[in-house]
Amino acid sequence: MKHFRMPAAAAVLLSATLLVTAAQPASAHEPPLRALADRADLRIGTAVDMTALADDTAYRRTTAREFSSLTAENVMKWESVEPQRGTYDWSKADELVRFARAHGQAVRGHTLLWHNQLPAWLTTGVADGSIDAAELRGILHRHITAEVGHFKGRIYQWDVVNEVFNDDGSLRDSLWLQKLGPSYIADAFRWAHAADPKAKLFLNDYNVEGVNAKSTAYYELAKKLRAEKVPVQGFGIQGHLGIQYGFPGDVSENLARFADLGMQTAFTEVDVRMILPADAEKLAKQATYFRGLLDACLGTRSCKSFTVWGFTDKYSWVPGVFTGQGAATPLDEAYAKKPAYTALAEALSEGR
Ligand code: 9MR
Repeated sequence: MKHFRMPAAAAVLLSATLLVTAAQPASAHEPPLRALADRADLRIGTAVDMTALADDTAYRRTTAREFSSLTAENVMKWESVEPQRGTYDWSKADELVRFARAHGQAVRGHTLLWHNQLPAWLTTGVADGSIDAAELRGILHRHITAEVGHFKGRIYQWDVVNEVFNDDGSLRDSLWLQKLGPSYIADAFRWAHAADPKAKLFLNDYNVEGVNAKSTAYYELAKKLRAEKVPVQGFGIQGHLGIQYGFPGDVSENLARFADLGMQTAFTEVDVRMILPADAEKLAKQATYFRGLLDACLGTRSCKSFTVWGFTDKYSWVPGVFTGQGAATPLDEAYAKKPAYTALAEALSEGR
């Protein structure tokens, strides 16, 4: 048999390819999370830090490779998009939407109405009385209309109101409640729906993974709003957990009762922190927490997306807020896969 001789150019090409391949971690050959999630008919998402996306190639590549849904960690919040009254700055948010489009990713909008990260002109005006209740309601209407309108057709899920209940199930005593009364919630949903009728509109909060006073307050609110034909279509469970607190009970039951109302559900900001330093045992426990939430999501067709609040410990918000805690994401600071990443991949592989 004639010995096959490879043309020289092809041989060079092949060895170059082999070199490149060999330089990558073996895990680069495993299917990315988004491919596995596609098969399970789920969007797998991450929050995106726009500074890291601009400056860090590994961050950018991982964002593109692993995820099918992106959430702006900060750049769609009110203080970012309207830093001066009446002057909008969509530049960073537009950049995120462009990146998502270029990589075939969907965008979750976060967030239209919150008590944090409000522009200083607004909080100051309310505090010194120069903005009264009637004007504040008009400002909120305009904000929601402008922001949802700007991104119309490009956001599949909007966090319309964020963190409006306390853990005991009472409404949070925010400036919105103080000045506008509880009807601001229904108003926000109606205004958002008018600006983009196709986007799915979500309530969103933390400490609502299981059945408890806070998640029950959301359930009762959603039931009431839907009975009144207010366009609220989704319940977003943030999923900021810590292994030192135990895994919440009744997560599947909680999802099921919102599904029974005809609503979508989503895990919107999942991370699992621990007291540092991390060790093998804590990382293994963390993996079971990520998997526990994802399994609950995969267990119901109503759960449409599962988003982690950052995928690498390099940029996580946790250590800056909870002193001595961290290691909360599926990849470590050097982008190496932790047991949590493997647990997510395994759960997705098993499908719905
Ligand atoms: O991760 C966000 C961090 O960069 C900001 O400094 C912080 C400001 O409050 O908000 C963080 O994101 C929050 C999200 O918008 C709403 N749920 C809680 C998240 C973590 O604090």
